[in-house]
Amino acid sequence: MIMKQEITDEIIGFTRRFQEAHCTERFWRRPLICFASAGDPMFMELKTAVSPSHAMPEDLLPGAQTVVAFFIPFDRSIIRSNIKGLHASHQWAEAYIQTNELISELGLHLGRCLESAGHTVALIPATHNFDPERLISDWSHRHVAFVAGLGSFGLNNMLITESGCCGRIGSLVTSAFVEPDLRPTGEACLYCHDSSCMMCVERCVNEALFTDRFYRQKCYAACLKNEKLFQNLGKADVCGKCLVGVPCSFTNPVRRLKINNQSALLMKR
Ligand code: B12
Ligand code: SF4
Ligand code: SF4
Repeated sequence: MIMKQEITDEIIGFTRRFQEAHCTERFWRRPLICFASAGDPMFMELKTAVSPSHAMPEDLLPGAQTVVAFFIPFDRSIIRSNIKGLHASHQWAEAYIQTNELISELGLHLGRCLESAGHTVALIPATHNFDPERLISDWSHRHVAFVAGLGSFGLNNMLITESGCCGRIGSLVTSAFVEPDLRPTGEACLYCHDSSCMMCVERCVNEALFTDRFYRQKCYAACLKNEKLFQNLGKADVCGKCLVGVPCSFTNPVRRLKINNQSALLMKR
């Protein structure tokens, strides 16, 4: 049996080695990893939440037992670099390309580890696996990561984890059985928690994000502008202005608020 800790250690170790071998600057903080049972009934709900054609783990891998989801948070310097201006920063665009590469290599590495232990694996690319008209994917990593318990959704549409929302999500399906994680209860977005924040909406650079609507085509247009700007780097269809310089950029702000409130109470006593 493959242990949860072994897979977790492989993901953290591979990310560290990849960074040391391929990157001139620090791109990532420590990855977060969660596991879902492939038979979790919540996967079926994604056919309503995302799209009727959203795949089930069993569609990707007959005999699927577990879905592994991971979040690779960006280093604070990458996040800060993207705050100013209307265009994405060079570092943000580069981190996007490097992280997609990391997720692809990491998937292959995990595949080899699991296969050498006698299991099968289905890998899914980090992005560009979406319908170009509808801008929706048949395997939404963030919804899958939500099912696995990695975080909850923010007003900016991002999955907010304990290490914030700035970073990239990957997931894979395997026939190995791993004990699933529990989903956290409660919100991680301050708007969803007590309506005390709307900073992501205020920061949107192309009138795509509102409290009650998201214009995905407008958002994509902003991403394509940056893709053109950074074409020398590869395919960097990025923006992310609504993720940076906000309370959920690198932490779960609701948890922080609760800790601060508790400390204030203790001080009063
Ligand atoms: C298509 C796509 C896009 C499209 C459409 C965006 C979109 N919101 O879907 C475009 C090109 C515009 C885009 C832009 C961006 N993207 Co994009 N994109 C994808 C892709 C390929 C599929 C997303 C998808 O199918 N969404 C399905 C739709 C229905 O979901 P949704 O619009 O997010 O809306 C849902 C949530 O808000 C959710 N929700 C809200 N509250 C709650 C509560 C509960 C309980 C539940 C279940 C759901 C829920 O409900 C909505 C409907 O289900 C994924 C990679 C992948 N394969 O998963 C990356 C991905 C979502 N993108 C990502 C990122 C980072 C970006 C950008 C910041 C660009 C950048 N890298 O600089 C912007 C952010 C735009 C924004 N604010 O939403 C990351 C998100 C990381 C994270 N922390 O969540 C992903 C996961 C890529 C990755 N591998 O990390 N993207
Ligand atoms: S910026 Fe504020 S409102 Fe927007 S997702 Fe983050 S915590 Fe929620
Ligand atoms: S990624 Fe850019 S255009 Fe899209 S919602 Fe965020 S700030 Fe607006």
